[in-house]
Amino acid sequence: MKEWWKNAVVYQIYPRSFKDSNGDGIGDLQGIIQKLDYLEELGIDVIWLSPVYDSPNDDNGYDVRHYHKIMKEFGTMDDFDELLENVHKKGMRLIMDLVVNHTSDEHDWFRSRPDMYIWRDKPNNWRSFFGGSAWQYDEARGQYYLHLFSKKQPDLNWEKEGVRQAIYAMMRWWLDKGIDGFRMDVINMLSKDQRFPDGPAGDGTAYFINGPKIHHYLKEMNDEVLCHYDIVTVGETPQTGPEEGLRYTSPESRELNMIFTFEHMGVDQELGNKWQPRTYSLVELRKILEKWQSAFQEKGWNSLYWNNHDQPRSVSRFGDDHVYRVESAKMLATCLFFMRGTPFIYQGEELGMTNIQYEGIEKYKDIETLNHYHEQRKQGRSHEKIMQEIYRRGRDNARTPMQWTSGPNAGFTTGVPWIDINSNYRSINTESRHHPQSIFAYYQALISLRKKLPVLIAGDFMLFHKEDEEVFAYERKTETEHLIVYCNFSTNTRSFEQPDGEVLIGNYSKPARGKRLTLRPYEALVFYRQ
Ligand code: ISL
Ligand code: CA
Repeated sequence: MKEWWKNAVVYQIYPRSFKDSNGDGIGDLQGIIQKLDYLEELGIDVIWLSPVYDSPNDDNGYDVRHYHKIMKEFGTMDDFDELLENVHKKGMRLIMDLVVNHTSDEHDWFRSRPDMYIWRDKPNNWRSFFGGSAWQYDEARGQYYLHLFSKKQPDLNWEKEGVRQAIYAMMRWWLDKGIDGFRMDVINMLSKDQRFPDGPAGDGTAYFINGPKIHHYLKEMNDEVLCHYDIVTVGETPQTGPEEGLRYTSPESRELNMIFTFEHMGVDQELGNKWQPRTYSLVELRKILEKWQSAFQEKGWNSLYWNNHDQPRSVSRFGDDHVYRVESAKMLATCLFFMRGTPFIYQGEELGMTNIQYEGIEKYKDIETLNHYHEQRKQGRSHEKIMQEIYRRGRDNARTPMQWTSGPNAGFTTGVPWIDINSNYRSINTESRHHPQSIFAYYQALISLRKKLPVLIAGDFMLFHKEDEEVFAYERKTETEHLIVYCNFSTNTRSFEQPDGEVLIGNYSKPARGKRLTLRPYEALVFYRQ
């Protein structure tokens, strides 16, 4: 099918934390191969692999040292080829992470072809996303280089034809191997305003997010590479609104198929500061999602996600990770899966895995978290206060190892895991997946519904009860099908007029009795009629 990715469900693997096959405590490619049956059982269509390229792991692989080599901890290129072959044999597809805003400072280009990077005699005031200045002085050269992320992630200079051609050649190399597309890391940051002006309080985003030449670069990339293959592309685009989003994803733009928007991920924080909590209402969250749903009604296509390797676990964030963990995990999945777009599942989400709280900072591994901690300690803030921020938003929440079994190390490794396993693995793991009431079984059902009902792809999206503080309700409609989704985001029991149609799926084993529609805590119910 043309645009097969509209019907697909994607599963993101963070390889370091997925499955260790050789006991060194680090997940690897052979581990993924061992678990392909599991993914087939779940029913997903596409695997997105976070970076597996050779890397010194300053940012867990998002600092690429060699684009054509596999990170030695993860295996070899033979392992990769074996993985790809096995994925295809199962009728699934595999997309790779494409990290081309920056490389590792250990990439050969940084020494042998420094002109591929961005150099200035004097730094401006831009701050890096991981704290401190975005500029690093290089003694030998007597100049500063730009790094929007860690100082071991120098930004490539996309102004240079040679840089662009080198990246396109690298992309062709992987596509010719047979991979099925790319998730493109911070792809909307490639083009920097060449005047490099200071930003307000060091915030330079106005000068490199959706920068002056970004659409030109992506059209060129599409022309030279993407359009020659039957693939899917998803651009990661922080701080991007729907209008710009449409420019990236409208078919006539000839750029990307989908983007990851971040607007809903920012709902519980102060603007531009992920560490600063903000209370939000369901009304607000829903407004954001509706805005994107309606903006992409005619053209473009949404990605749908609650989780990834940078975000806290959704059940801890938008649900209840104690009493109603199972119900709220299923409710969140319901809410997401029936919207218009391609759903993305992050490893462990199908088990309702939760956030982590380590006591000591030394248990944490993420560079963003560690930099934040040390920066804040220097400013005199207390350990306890900073840890509270890390518990809420730290990226390691998503990076604890996959919980396969109730046995030693959750069946993730026979060795010492690179990061501590969440102690709740004894009750939260894949062993219970065959139970009909498991979260896993519920995901299986949702995935198969997505294949069956054309309304999920074609249907319009419309909200009900727009001002309700607790219940998220919407309908999807074509001329022949009608679907109504009710999701209770609260612990209160609520009642509504009974909608027409059969119950298609729900997250409680038995529907509540009565003439009216009753929604118990975190209950989700979907109605369908033709
Ligand atoms: O503002 C941010 C950081 O606090 C985020 O929106 C940031 O832009 C986003 O996390 C970018 O993420 C991607 O690129 C990073 C990498 O560390 C992440 O893991 C990756 O998903 C640098 O490559
Ligand atoms: Ca290993």
